[in-house]
Amino acid sequence: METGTAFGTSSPNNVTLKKWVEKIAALTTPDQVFWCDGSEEEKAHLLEGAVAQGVLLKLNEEKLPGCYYHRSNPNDVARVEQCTYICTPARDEAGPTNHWAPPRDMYEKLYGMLRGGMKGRTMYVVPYLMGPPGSPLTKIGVELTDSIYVVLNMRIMSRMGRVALEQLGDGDDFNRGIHSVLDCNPERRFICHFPQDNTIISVGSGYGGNVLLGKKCLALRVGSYLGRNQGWMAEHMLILCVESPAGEKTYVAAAFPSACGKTNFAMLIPPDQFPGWKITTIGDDIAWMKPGADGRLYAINPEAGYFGVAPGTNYKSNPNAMRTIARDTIYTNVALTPDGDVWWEGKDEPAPPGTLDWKGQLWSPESGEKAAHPNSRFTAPMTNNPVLAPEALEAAGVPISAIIFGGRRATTMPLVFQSFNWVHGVYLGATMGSETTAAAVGSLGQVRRDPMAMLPFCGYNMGDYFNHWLGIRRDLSDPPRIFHVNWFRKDADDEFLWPGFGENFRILQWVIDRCHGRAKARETQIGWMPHYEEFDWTGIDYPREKFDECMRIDGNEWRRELISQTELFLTLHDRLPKELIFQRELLVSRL
Ligand code: SAT
Ligand code: MN
Repeated sequence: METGTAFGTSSPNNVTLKKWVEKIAALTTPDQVFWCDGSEEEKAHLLEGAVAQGVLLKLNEEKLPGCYYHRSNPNDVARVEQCTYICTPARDEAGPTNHWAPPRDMYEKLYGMLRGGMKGRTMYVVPYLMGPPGSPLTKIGVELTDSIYVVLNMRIMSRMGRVALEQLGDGDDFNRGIHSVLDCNPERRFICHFPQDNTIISVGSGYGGNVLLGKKCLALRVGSYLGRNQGWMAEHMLILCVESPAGEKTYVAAAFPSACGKTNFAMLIPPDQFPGWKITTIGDDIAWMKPGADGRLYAINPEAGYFGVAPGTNYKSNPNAMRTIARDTIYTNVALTPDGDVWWEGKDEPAPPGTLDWKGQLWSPESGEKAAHPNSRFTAPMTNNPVLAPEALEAAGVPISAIIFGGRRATTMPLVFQSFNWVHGVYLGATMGSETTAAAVGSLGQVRRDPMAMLPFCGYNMGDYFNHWLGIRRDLSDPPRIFHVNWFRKDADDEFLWPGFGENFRILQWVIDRCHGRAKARETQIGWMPHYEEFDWTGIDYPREKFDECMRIDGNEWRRELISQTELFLTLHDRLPKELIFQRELLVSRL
């Protein structure tokens, strides 16, 4: 395999890596093994192959240069939490919120399924970095996959190829990922994590978070486990920078569940009334954070691209995302127009006649069906983002001043409030709730507890995870301030009380002013809250009554909220930190 200059034939000298690749190739028996180097020539070669195989369709080069279209199997359109396992020797290590299996049994079962599973196919070796090259937080992974779609997506979402092999050298500290689509059968779909072995095995799916193993599997599930042992945090958070007209930069991390607007918030454009203010993006989904020598919490974005939700994205809601996805982007499960353009519900213009839906059927608005799947996605390089923060490419990371937690809540949760202190802030994160979305298979719109937006992504016992959050405080002399927001509260007529999108900048401004000791707040039962007067309302007609409604603390709603929080606490009772139980008691007595 070492001779010649054909694509994919040049393997590195790392003996551990080569032996492992040989072992998995012997098990899965692919027709060939393809070593990815991440080069432009290789990208062109892979794209050509993907088009020839019908995996990708080239989109209109004039309208969408370098863009491609993909339809997944209709049975395979979202993460599958019921098939996602944390495999640790003891069930307790995975905890009651994760599906668990003993590693030995699961390896046996998965190796059994993988035996001969890549016959007739190519096994791609995808070395990648999560994090900027050279950062102390960066991790190396190698994903073996029989999906060319996965390779092309990993190429966007991570630093892929030679750069990763160079950082690995002859070391053996890398995440081992094995992925095979097999026959894409939902009955034989497993996404399994072996945190103690730094290993991930995913079979039976070809979609997003199930198969781009650097993303949810390594950067969150295995990452959170490694972070706990190594003194850092892997979080489901966007990272943004707020820059004032005077050039003051404040870095904010925010945790919202999947499909709740992280990408929009990370690319927000301040309203016209705030000239000179600028938001730049460090990351839109994942933050790795570690206390620095100066006692502040430093964050990097381990990813190199955005795997964002397409529906609802338009030039009004997120112009920066629209520009980001205008070239070199892979679209998955959106609708396809007759002139080779893409379409989804909530795009700026109506769909032209002859549009095909995400399943490839002729579509019309009268059909009553969605043209794009609600969880249809774009995969775009972050360097396309017109407001990319230069810091996103730097190894040092950025010091976080504020952490924001938020969910999608029609009731109960006010627009914004601040925690009394770090422990209370951890309580706010731990008790977060949100309505379920199309990002995961299952029912929609039910409020479920989603601590720190990490319920589907925490690679160990959630009680221990809360403890880790509390413990990190010891290494921070200047901890981030913690806030809670809810952009999604509705009135009695089911209308949103807050306009959201760019207007969220007003809330963000109060948040950063609080961090810098510049904004006032009043103490309430649930935390520090702003007065109406605290905001600059120029350019928006937002009456005080509406604000009051959006900020209202309703006794009955909070009683229900406490009962629902108690259910989570009962589930986690044996490892739940006492501090959080005390916080709950204090809240009950204040209410
Ligand atoms: O499919 S992903 O898990 O990558 C996206 C998400 O649900 O956040
Ligand atoms: Mn996410």
